[in-house]
Amino acid sequence: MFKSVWQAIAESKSIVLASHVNPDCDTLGCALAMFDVLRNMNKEAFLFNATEKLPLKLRFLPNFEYISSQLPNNFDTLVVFDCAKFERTNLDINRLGQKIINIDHHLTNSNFGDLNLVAAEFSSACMVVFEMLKTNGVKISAKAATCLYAGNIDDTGFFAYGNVNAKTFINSAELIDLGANPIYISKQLKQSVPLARFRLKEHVMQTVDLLKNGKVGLVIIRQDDLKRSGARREDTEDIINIVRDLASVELAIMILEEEDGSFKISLRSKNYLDVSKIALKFGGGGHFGAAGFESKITNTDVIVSMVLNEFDEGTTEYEKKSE
Ligand SMILES: [Mn+2]
Repeated sequence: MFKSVWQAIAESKSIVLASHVNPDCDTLGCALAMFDVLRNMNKEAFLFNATEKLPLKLRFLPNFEYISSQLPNNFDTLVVFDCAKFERTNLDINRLGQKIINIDHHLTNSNFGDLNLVAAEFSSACMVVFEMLKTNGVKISAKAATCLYAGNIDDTGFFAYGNVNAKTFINSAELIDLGANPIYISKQLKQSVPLARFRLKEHVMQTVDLLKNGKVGLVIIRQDDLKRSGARREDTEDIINIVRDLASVELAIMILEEEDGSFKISLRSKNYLDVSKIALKFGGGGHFGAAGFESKITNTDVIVSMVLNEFDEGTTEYEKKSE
C-alpha cells in the first residue's frame, strides 16, 4: 500500500491536500509536508482546510500561509490526512468526482477512499506519511521534516501515549537528521500558551466533576465559558488531558458546546477502556485512548448518562477478563 498510494499521488497532475476541521498538528503536519514534497517535484499542489480560524499556535509550520478554505476549480486527486471519516474534511463526497486517497492512523477509519493507506500501528498520521516517503525513496527537505516531526510529537503528547514504540523514536531521530529542530518545535508547541487558555484551564480545574468513585472526570465547556476567558475553540484542544491526569481517573469526558449549539464530546482513557468503541457507537471515532463524537442532543445530563453506561459496560468487561 505504501508503494501503490505513493504511485497514485506521483502520477497525479494536480493534487489537493486536505486536513480535518479544527485541525491539529498531525493533520496539518501531513498536508504541509506533502505540499513541500510535491512542490519540490514541480507538481501542482493545494492545501485545503474548511476551518475559518486556523490555530495560531501552528502558524510556525512551513507553508501554513498557503492553506485555503476554498477548493481549486481543477484538480484530479484529493488526499485526505488523519480523518477517520470523510466528513471530517467538511466536504461532500458525493459532489466530488476526483480520486480520493485516504492516509490515516485511526483504528476506526471507515476506508472511504479509492485508495486507503490506514495504518493504526503508527503513532501519528505524520509517521504514516514519513514511512510512505521513505519506502519510495522520496527526498525530504528540512521543512517537510519539521512538519512531520511536529505532527508526531504533538499527537503522541511528547512521546507519552498512542502507539509510541522504538520505531517512533528512530523515525523522530531520522527527522532530526533531516533538519527538524526538536527544541524549536517544542518551544512553538509548548511555550506559546495565550493567557486566555490559562483562564480556560482555571475554569476546567474549578468545575471538574468526579463520578463513579473518581474513576470518571467530567468537564463541560459552554460558549459562555469561552467568552468569559477570551479563549478560542482551539484553546479547548488537549485541555481534557488535565482531567485524565488526575490519579483516580480512568475516563475523562469533555463536553464542548459549539457555536451552533451542538456538542462535541471528547473522551480520554488511561489504562483499560477503549474509548474508540464508545465514540464509534455514537457516530464518531478515534483511538484506543483518545476519541470523540458529535451530538445533536443538547441535554448534557443525557449525554453523560449515555457515556457512563458505556463506561460501566467497558469496566465490567475488563474486570471479567482480569479475574
Ligand atoms: Mn492523528
